Amino acid sequence: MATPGRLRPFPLGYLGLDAASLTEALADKLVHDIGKDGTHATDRDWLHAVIRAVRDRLIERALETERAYAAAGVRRVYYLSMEYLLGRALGNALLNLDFEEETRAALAAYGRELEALEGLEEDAALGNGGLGRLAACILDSMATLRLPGYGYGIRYEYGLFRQRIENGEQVEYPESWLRYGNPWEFPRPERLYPVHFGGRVESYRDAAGRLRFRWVDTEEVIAMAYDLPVPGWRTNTVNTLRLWGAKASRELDLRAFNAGEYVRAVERKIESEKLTAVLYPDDTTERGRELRLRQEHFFVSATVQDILARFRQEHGDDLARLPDKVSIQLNDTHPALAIVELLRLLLDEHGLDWDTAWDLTRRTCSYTNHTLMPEALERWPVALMERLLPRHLQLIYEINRRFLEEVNHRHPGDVTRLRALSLIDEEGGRSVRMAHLAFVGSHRVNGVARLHTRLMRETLFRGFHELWPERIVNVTNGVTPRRWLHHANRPLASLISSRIGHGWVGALEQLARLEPAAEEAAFREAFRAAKRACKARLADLVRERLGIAIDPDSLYDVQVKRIHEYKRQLLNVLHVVTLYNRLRADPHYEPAPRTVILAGKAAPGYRVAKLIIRLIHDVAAVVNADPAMRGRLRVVFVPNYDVTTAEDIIPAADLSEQISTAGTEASGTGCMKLGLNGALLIGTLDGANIEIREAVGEGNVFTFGLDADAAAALRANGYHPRARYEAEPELKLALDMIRGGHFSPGEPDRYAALVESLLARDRYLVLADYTDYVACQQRVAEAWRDPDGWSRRAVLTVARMGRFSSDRTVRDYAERVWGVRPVPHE
Ligand code: 26Q
Repeated sequence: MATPGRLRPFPLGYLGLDAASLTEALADKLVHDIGKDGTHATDRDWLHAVIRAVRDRLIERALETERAYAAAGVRRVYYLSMEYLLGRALGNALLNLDFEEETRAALAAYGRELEALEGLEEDAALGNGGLGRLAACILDSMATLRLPGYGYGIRYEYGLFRQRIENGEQVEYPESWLRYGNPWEFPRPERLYPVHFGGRVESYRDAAGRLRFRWVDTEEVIAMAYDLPVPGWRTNTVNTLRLWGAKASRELDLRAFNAGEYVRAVERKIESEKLTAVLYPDDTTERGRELRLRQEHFFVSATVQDILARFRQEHGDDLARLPDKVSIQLNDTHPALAIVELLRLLLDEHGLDWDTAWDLTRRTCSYTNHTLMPEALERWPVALMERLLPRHLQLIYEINRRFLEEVNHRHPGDVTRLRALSLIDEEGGRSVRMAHLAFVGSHRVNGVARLHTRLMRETLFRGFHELWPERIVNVTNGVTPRRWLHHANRPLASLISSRIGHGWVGALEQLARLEPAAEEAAFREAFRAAKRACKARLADLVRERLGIAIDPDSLYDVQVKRIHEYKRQLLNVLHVVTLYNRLRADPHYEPAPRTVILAGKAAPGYRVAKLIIRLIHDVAAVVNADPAMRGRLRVVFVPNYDVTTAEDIIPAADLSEQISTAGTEASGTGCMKLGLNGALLIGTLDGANIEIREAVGEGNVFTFGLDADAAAALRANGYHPRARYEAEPELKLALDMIRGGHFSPGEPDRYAALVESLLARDRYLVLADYTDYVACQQRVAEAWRDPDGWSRRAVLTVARMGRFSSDRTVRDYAERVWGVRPVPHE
């Protein structure tokens, strides 16, 4: 065993990717970065030492990457997202560097085990769900494709809350992911930008006599950069994710004349640093909150200043070249104020005229939409904007005035149209429609799945699409195969590589070469063994964490995602209750032993979603305690769904539940991760399900329910959920049991209002799709009884998932939106 306490000069090759160099480096990191010796170091100290050693190897490549981009003078892509669901980084970095074996060996020399250390890394959860995880997958793919791409975001001190289940209910706890420090990050205390709020706008005449504006008497907060390395898969490219933290302005350092003033001054400093304290834990409707608007402006202002600084350093003051050198991608409307901030800087700081500034802004920005649901569209009260960002509001009015003039020119006197397209919603307290702002300020606007893009053109952005038919394009989402197959599912990844080689990790289309293997009994057998290993692992985890025994030979029926009415976890529960009733009614009924696995967080303020979690637990308690089930049915809810838990659950899934009301799920990406891991899809014709079905073949997925057009038609022509209830005895029984307290005997009317609202309105057509869903689940059970037929379809599913790599997604963006190309370097 080597002794880490000994000092010695750094040998050449100190940063080498071999076990000997790393062994040296670990001792150095442990002593000099962590300040411990081998006898006192904890596992976490060793983890941080490993991360620091890996970080050293990444930062050299990151600096080299940046030099290569600068030397090439190419256009950069800036991905602006308020959320990044990164998860753990060590395992991913080691795989990308092809450095895992060496690391395991080096640690072994100190008597430590890599996997044990990996399990201690914090899961970076700076996001809510699909949108945040998509941002993380896109960063991975930009680096892998050697594209000059930068991520920008916020360094929240508290990411998404930790979910605990207490007496069957979700309880939220703050998660301080930085409590041991973040060993990956490079703080940049010199990369500082002032960000302003409040104040008022003054006009003046410049030297040339032109009318100009000045934003004065503002409060100031400082944005400080923290950089994280983003390594590509087996390339030397390492890109950067830059996260901003809030720091108090020196302007608050006023002279204090007494102790009270001094303490108040420090309090004000602390107050301003709270800006980046917490991520808003809502994936739809949290709105109107002043702090959230402050976060959005803080984020985009610092980012746009940084982008302009890099541009000017490289290309000087010729801002006319901005769109040739800069592409800004807005991840939903959350960073849409970047449009206004860029325009403001071009006008007020750089003295450009309106037409030039606006043209440059629009050619630089593009916007990704992730939802069509009206209540999820961001709108900010005009009064709040006026108080916080008066100059920005002025500019929004001017953008709107010119835009509506254009609309009026094309459709003279069409007041209804003007009202519908305006950036300002005049109904019920005026507000700014951020989606309209993002649309008019972008040269490209994209949807995230084909159906979603079509619906954007036909519904939400219909009028905009008529004005600018070229602007809306589709870029179907994807997921990174590095994390979601290669890293998360070693057994399957090894099996695939043994058959078709390793190239699929960086070129997922190659999975197609697996197709012939679906017809080979030996391969199907090996596939089942790999799946069985993942299922046994999950069973261990469920037993340890929840004390529930699940059978790895049962069908793992998995629905993992945020809890939301439109995602219809309730439909899943209704199927469970129906199955339960059938099994109780007939002890000889043996459809398929099934383990229904659910996981997901509810927004803390979303009462119905939290009630759904409670219902899942109440139903699970009754089902799991009933001896009559005899292993034929189990229900488990895995708490605190995050990226790490997803990596545990997804590889073990047999069946992937994607059952949203058609027309509501923009894309979904869980469907892709699950398909890639060989789960068969049961789903509606919604979001990306449609494209997955097309890719894997109708015969290999289980489709049910109304399609988007039929769902819209049903609503338009009068939908009567109560009639469905009366007409369908099993549905009636299930709902009566839930409503009557069968699953909540201690509080019989716990779900009365929930059931009543389904009977009265059923906004998401749960009852309308119930019968078809239950019938479809019966086809699933029948298919499961033929293990060979099932695994044939599962292998084909994997083989046909190549299109759903985020590498393809990023290539689509590069081509259709950004106009950038790879920058190779050594
Ligand atoms: C908005 C304002 C204030 C506070 C929070 C928010 C907020 C935060 C997060 C609004 C929405 C989100 C997240 C949305 C999201 O995750 N959408 C999902 O994006 C995926 C990637 O495109 C799609 O696959 C999913 O269909 C979509 O639901």
